[in-house]
Amino acid sequence: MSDHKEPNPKEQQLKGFHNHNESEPLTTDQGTKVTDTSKSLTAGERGPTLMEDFHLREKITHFDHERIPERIVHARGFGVHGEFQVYESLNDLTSASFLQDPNQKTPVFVRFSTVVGSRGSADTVRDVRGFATKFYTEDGNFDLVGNNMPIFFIQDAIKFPDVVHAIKPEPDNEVPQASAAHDTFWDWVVQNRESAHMIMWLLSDRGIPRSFRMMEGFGVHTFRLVNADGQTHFVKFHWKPTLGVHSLTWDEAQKLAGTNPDFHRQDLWDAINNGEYPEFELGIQVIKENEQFDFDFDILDPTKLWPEEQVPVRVVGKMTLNRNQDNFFAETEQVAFHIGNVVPGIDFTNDPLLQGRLFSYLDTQLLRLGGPNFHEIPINRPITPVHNNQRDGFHRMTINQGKVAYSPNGLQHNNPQPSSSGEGGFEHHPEHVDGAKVRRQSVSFQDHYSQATLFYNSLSDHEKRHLYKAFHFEVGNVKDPSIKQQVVEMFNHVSHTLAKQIARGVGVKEPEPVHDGANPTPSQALSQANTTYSPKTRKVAILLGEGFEYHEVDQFMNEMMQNGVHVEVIHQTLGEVKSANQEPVMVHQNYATTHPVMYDGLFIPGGQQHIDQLLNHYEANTFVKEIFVHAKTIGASQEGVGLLANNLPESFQTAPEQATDQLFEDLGIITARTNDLSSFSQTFLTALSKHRHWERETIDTKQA
Ligand code: HDE
Repeated sequence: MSDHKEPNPKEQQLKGFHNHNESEPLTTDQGTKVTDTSKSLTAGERGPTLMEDFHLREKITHFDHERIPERIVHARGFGVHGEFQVYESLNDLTSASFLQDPNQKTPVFVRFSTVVGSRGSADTVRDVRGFATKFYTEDGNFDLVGNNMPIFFIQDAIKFPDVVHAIKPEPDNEVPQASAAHDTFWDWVVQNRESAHMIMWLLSDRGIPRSFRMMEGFGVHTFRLVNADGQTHFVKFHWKPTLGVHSLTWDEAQKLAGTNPDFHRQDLWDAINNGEYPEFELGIQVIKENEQFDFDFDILDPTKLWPEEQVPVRVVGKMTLNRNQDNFFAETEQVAFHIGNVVPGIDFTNDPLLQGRLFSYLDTQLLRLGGPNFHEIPINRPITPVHNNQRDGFHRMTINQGKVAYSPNGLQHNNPQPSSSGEGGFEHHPEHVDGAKVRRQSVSFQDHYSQATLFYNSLSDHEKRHLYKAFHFEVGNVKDPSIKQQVVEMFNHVSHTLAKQIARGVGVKEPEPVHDGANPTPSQALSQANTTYSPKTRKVAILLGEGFEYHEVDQFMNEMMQNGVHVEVIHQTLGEVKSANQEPVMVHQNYATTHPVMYDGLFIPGGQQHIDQLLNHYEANTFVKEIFVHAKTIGASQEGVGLLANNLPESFQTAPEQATDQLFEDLGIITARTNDLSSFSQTFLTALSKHRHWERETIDTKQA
């Protein structure tokens, strides 16, 4: 973790643009002090406003022009600063300067985003998440503009406007917002079978992450690494979160969209402010030039991943996100990513989606940021000097001196001069290219189902259950019955079981089995169930009525805090709540200001009076039920077990007495019979670190 005593070069640069208003007189944009900013200049107290009121006109005009076009995709996002360090030199693979020295910290700015929704849409919608990283390296900016899924909907960039038009709100009524659950999208899907694999990821739990801090990132495309000797390797980039990969349940995601549409940005902002810096390890998968045809997929096809069992991920460095932005508009909104921002040592391949993206990003910034000088906006500036003959345009900041704005030139001794590759100039890999001009796709791009099946086969039971439900919702919202039937037929090529599940859920004919592909062995890396577990930074609610056991609450809170878990006390009213021995505890939330979907776990301490109160309180009972249904860890001690039992499904009440404790623990329900909670807290923490207890979903919850 960085202590921030020494600002890194990017921070130093940004500081030069900071503007603090404290203790400063209010001025116009021209620097003239103003006497009043709340009353217009009028002819008489009740008279008309005067044209000469330059302050009024400037203030309102600026306001009228405050908005810029939102991004055509990835409109809603949130940016944070950080640093990247490589673990060991990668000089065998690349000459990129920021990948050489383990002691060097490279400043980064990361923008996480959703894809489909408008700028004001909710964070927790089902969608792909953008994961774009700008590395401010000593050789210029390198942008790794990736997503939280390793593949994409299409194989050719020319289809991008079509898929985006199909998934965005329908054009006649602009409904639905931030959702794929409508006719035009699924009509597009069934016409574009290459999307099968990506649809599987989108409808899996990956589409509803618990936190930006708990999702993977992928560069998606196949890039090229080039070393100082000009040798190249094909590479895929990965970001692996040290907190593991976790998701919300669909029901939570829906409720969060209403109760806290800023859930993900708030979570990231709070974590960084608390000093709980999110960390992502950079991983690379590498394929040698001469091995590129050794696979049963085309390594240039962006609808295919490289199975980690075949091409292991080498973990090569770590990114620590350690500083929140100062100003959302100046930084998150104005940051301009471009997949074409590469540095010597990193190069492109012929992946057709990558090639198409190379056109799009510069173009979109010209519109969005109003001209060709957006690289001068502070967040976009490289930390290296910029010298060239590009001039003028809207909002030019640099004052270029001298007469010469062309090259070659004699008047300025041909400066600024190009550099050879030995001097650090970017040299494109001299790949031999030869071919007829055609609008045709390679046959090696035509298998659309094998990896979709690989993904399906790799999911755990609960992930499969969630996938079925997602299909039921998404396709169930399609109005045209023929589209629904075509979806079933399409996904019958992925898995017959899946297709039957979809058909049942959306009320169309079940298909006959098809036998047209292999049945790949599962890949461990594709299931979230196999990722790291940690209770750190999780949030636990404690429900309190008057008269609780103080000792239990105190001990539990301390144990949680020592293990990096956040605890919030919830009571009917804000202020203080008193224990049985009159000890006050500060209340963080009442039932109106919070909701069970904001927490990862729940603790109900003992104390007869407090439990009697909570038992009679509708919202407290509902709270317990929701936490149970969302498969989160629940702890209850002594009389607290009474409130818990009151809200468990009937099948729990009838569990055989001797089996009860074990059954409860396996399902993430921890109970204590004494008021010494030390071993209880440890069991609770272990359960919390599992994220959820999905087996609970298979229990009959009629009574919960
Ligand atoms: Fe993008 N994409 N994209 N995209 N993309 C944009 O650039 C585009 C694709 C991704 O936080 C736009 O500045 C085309 C894949 C991210 O500011 C635009 C194609 C991947 C972000 C654009 C793709 C991405 C964008 C919109 C098909 C994952 C947000 C605003 C070939 C590897 C960056 C902007 C941020 C943004 C075009 C496909 C990731 C229009 C033509 C595949 C994370 O230029």
